[in-house]
Amino acid sequence: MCNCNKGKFYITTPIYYPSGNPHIGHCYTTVACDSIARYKRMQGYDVMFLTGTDEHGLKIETKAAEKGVTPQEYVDEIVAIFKNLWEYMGISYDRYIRTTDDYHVESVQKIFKELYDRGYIYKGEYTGKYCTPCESFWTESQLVDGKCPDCGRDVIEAKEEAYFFKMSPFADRLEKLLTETDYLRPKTRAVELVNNFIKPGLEDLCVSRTSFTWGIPVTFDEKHVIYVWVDALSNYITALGYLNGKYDDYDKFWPADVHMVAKDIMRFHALIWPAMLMALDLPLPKHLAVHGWITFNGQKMSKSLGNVVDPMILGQRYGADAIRYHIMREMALGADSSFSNEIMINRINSDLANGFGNLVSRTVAMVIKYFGGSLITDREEGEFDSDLISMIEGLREKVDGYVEETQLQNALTEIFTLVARANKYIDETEPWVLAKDETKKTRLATVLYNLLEAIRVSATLLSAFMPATMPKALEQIGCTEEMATYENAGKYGVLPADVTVTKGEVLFPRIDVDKEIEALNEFIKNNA
Ligand code: ME8
Repeated sequence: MCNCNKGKFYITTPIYYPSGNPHIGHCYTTVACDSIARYKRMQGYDVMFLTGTDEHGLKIETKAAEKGVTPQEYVDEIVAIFKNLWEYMGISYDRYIRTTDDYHVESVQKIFKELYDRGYIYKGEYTGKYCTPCESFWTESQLVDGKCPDCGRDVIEAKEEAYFFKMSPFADRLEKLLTETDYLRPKTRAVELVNNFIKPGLEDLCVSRTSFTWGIPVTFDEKHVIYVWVDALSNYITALGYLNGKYDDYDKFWPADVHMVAKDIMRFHALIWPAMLMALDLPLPKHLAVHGWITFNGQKMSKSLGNVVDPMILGQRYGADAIRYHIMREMALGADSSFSNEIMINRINSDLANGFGNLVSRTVAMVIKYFGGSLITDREEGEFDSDLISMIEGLREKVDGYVEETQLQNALTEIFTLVARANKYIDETEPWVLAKDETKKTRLATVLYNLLEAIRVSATLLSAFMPATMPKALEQIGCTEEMATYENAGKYGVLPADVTVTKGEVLFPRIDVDKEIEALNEFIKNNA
């Protein structure tokens, strides 16, 4: 940990619906935010990392009724599953917000009232497709073959009294935010938002309903509950204590540095959330990082297709860090990423078992075999050294840049370029040949020291991404916690010249591809 305080850093995941168990998609955003939070802490920032669950709405009410439990009981059970997964995956969130928490409810009611008093919320009429038996409103796009997506029966055109949030006053400022600032990442997505939503005229947003009760009541009109987005989006400020007495972190942490979401909810975060903040006269978040979908073999993951990837199952088989690595390494910011068990296993084998794991185990084994575990302190430079050393010295700056831009795939690619370079350095320098010649002992020690330094820098930077395994790698190469700092990750020559290594457990065991594919296919079949 660095003592130099670089200021604050506030990062958020979406708050997920606890209407079903978390899957690999939820895991991706949470792991990505966790890695950035850990990296920023390592850099010396005072970090607030927020995640949570979005627990109100008709869907939860219906699911709870089907199960014969109260909505609160229903969400409590699923929230426990989310929290358990996050613990297993090493998610270091600082705060977990549940929209059913009293302090959030209190703040949302005040925010709604404030928007109403300022004239941005007004009462009107909501028109939509209504399924009478299900007592549910649906939008045209939610209908399946023109019928209710839940029960398949006919729907009727119906009206309901509702409150609306005025979007039009913010159109110009929103367009500027998207096209003239670097709020949106990747910025290329601004075009679709401007063309599809701003140019045709922003529609006012329905923000209350009277047709269900599992929600936050409007204080001045109790038959209305506040409808999803005002409740959900506000979490980013209520979790800091905005308009509630629970926390006192709003002044310190707002505005957020990064909100990370997938493209499904980009519109809400790129248009509605900034508009709400503008209406409240609050500062806007600095960046919205939008990633693509994880699909399963190119198909959308869905319960009915039986292709929902359970990160817990994968973590238990291959280790949480291997899963963390794989999903971050596969997803380029802004693009979709097709998940396949085969690609995952091959990547774990090639990058983690053969690439990183092998580099550590070979290097440690050679220090033990040729020097009894502790290097001699004499050095002799040779061919190939300068190339490796300049990569060691330059890595941190490159990774910093990518983390700053939320391009985690590139950050990992960069680190693994050094890992590959170090493995190649072994082939080039042939330590086993040097070991045969007593006069080459100093050269051999130099080669091994350089390898240990490459591992130290890679493992220190990787510890933000794979927090369970990297401390073990560092321990094996004789790097203490004091040495494994961010400052040192930008330097060559940190390990003591007479460093002592210790053989440890295999960091990433090699996976038997065929056997595992079969086991996973079997698992999917049984759970479909
Ligand atoms: O939308 N690929 O909750 P949600 C990648 N409650 N990411 C995925 C994914 C996939 N296949 N599936 C889910 C909601 N995600 C609202 C949010 S925020 C104020 C309210 C991730 O449970 C991704 O981050 O449907 C996506 O944006 C989010 O889960 C949607 O979660």
